[in-house]
Amino acid sequence: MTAVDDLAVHRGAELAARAAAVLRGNDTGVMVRAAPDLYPHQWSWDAAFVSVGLAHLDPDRACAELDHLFTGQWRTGMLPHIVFDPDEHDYSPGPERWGCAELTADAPVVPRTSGICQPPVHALAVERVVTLAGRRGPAAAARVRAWLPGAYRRLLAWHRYLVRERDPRGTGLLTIHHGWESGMDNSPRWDEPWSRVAVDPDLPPYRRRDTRIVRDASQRPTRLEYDRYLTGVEELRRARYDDARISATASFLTTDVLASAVLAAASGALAGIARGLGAAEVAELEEHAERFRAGVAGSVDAELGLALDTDLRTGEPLRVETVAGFAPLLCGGLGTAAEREMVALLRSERWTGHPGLRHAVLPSTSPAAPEFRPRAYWRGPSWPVVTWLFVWLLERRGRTDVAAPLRRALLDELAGGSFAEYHEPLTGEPLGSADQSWTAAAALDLLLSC
Ligand code: 9WN
Repeated sequence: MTAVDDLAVHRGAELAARAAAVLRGNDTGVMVRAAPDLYPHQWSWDAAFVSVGLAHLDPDRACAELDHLFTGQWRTGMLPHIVFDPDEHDYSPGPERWGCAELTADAPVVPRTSGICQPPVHALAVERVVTLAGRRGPAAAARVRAWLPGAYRRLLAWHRYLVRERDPRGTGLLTIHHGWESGMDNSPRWDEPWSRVAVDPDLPPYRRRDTRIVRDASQRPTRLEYDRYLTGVEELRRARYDDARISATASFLTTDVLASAVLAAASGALAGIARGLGAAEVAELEEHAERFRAGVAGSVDAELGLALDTDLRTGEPLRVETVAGFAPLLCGGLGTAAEREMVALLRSERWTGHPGLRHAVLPSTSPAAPEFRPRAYWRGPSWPVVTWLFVWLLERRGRTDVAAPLRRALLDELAGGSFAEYHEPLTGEPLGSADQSWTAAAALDLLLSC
């Protein structure tokens, strides 16, 4: 090992130790807050990512994190996008605003939850927790093995909910009821459908926490955007969170290619878990994986070369160049030539090869697109967790050739050690919340898994 290698190892160890400290610092004892101040509750896909970070430190704590999320699971099988910390009252929209337990017997009374969901990365996280526990020795592996059957039943109910309620016609594409369900809140993917949502004139007043914590308002959604998001919540409340009623009445209703690709990959992971447990649902889960892979592959737009969401209220594709368009790379399903073209696009000047980028990671919107805004929430900045998801699932599919440069660039982006929620992609400046839990989890996984 040369002195330079030595230094790199030392810096990596230091960064990993800092990342571990971030996860410990955000841990309330029963859940890891998504971020120390901005997001003081447990978010669904954050918890899955966080469990992978935790698995590097303490696999039992990783399982407990997922178990806490499962306590919020609805009777329908839905995993809600937020499980609220009962001791934290200053977040909007909070449990009273969602009013789930008051409006439907499907929601748990304890804990309080929101009434929507987020991309189903959970089975992928569990697959990884099991692998990482295996590396920590037989005792840790045995404890996670003992935990696995219970987690499997929860995940199966979750996947069955999505397939049954969010793709009732078997198209292989998930429907979402709110932009927040995509996890990419005000991505320009959703500008068109939100533009048709008239703000409820009787919208109850609300006090935002985000703009008090992130003082630079340009990094967060605007007032009008927030009014529309909360109008969306009012509509879901009026439908009493009933999926069929929402499909019939909600103003915002779209497909989500990224969530669909995640479900395809996660169904493959869950089928593998089912096989290992000797469960009866292997063929069903493999069929889900196949159906959603095909749905995602079928959404690729010939002109843009990206997979597109569809506005289900107009039937029109949402023609915006966002990172979600690379969804087929997460789950496979394109033919060899089509995948080659998509990888070439990813490496091109419209994306990671853009000459202005500070690091060759994935920006949330193409820097060459008219919608690109480098500081605005989900409209241009790069999210470490998103690049990590691509690295992880590309490697899982054996595409280490595509993943390797992304992995290196992401480690460079993370080297500053602020564990920011997102970065200005042209300067690398950390933005949003510092010490975001899923960014720390990404750092731990990248540093400790190679
Ligand atoms: C609303 C917690 C969550 C992430 C989402 C991200 C953001 C919330 C917000 O933070 O959403 O749910 O206030 O903007 O968009 O992906 O899960 O980290």
